[in-house]
Amino acid sequence: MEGYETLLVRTEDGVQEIRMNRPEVLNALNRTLKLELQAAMKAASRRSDVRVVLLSAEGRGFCSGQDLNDEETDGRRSIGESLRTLYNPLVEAMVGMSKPIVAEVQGVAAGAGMSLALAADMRLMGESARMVAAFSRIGLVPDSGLSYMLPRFVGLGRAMELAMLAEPIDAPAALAMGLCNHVFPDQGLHGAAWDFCRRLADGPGRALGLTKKALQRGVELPLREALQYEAALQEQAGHAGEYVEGVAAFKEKRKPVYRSRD
Ligand code: T3D
Repeated sequence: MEGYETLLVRTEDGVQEIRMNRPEVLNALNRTLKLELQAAMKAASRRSDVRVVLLSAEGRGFCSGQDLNDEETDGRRSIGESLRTLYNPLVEAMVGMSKPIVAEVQGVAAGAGMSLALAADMRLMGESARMVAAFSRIGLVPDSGLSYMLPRFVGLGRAMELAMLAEPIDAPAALAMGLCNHVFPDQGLHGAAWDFCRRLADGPGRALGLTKKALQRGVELPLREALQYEAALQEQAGHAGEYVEGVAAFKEKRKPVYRSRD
C-alpha cells in the first residue's frame, strides 16, 4: 500500500490498482481525492513496473462525482477554474498515459464519476452497476471530458438524451451501447477485473501503449493521416524487442514472454 489519504494503491503482477477510498459518500470527488488521483496517475505513468492501471473504488459506489459538500454551491465559485485546475489535468493524465487503464465500476458512476470511467480505456461493470450523467440534475453541463467521450461512444442523439434527461444507464444497457466492455456478477467483479488486468499486463506493454495512441488518434484523423500515423507508430514498434520476441515465439510455437516475472 502507498501513502495517500483518499486512495488505496497496491501494485502486483504489473498491475497497479488505484482505489478511491471515500465510501461514505460513494467516493465523491473532494479536492484531496482529485489531487491524489492526479498524482497517482502521474506516478503510475512513470513507474516501469506498472504496466496496467486498475481504477476501482471502495464501498457500494464507484464515484458520485463532485463532492457537493466540499465547495461552495451558491453560484459564486468559479467552477471553470475548478475544472481547469483539478478535473481536466486528471482526465488528460489518464488519456495521455501510454498504458492501459481499466475502470472497475460497481454501484453508481455519476457526474464526473461517469466521466472518469469513460476516461479509462476499458470499463468493466458489476451487473447492478449504473452510470448517470447527473450534471443536468443539478443545473450543470457535462464536464471532465463527458461531452467529448459520450457522443464518441454512443452517437450524438443518444448522448443528448443521456446528458439532458440524466436517466441511469444500467449495466446491460451500458454494454449494449458500448459504454462498457464486460458485465460480471457483482460478487465476482473485482476478481474478474484483476484477471482482465493481468492479461493486459502479460501483453507487450510498449505496443499496447502505442495501440492506445493509434486508436485515440484514429477516431480523429482523416484516413490518409491515420495511415501515416499508423506507419510512424509501427516503425517504433517494429524496432522494439517485443516484436522480436513475438515473432520468435510464433516460430518456436510457444507463448511470447513480454515481461520478467521476478
Ligand atoms: O467543481 C465543480 O463543482 C465542477 C464539477 C462538477 C462535476 C460533477 O460531478 S456534477 C455532479 C455531482 N454529482 C451529483 O450530482 C450526484 C449526487 N448524488 C446523487 O445523485 C446520488 O447520491 C447517487 C445517484 C449518486 C446515488 O444515490 P443513492 O441513493 O445510491 O445514494 P445516496 O443515499 O444518495 O448517497 C449515499 C451518501 O453519499 C449520502 O450521504 P448520507 O445521507 O448517507 O450521509 C449522500 O449525501 C452522499 N453523497 C452522494 N453523492 C454525493 C454525496 N455527498 C457529496 N457529494 C456527492 N456528489
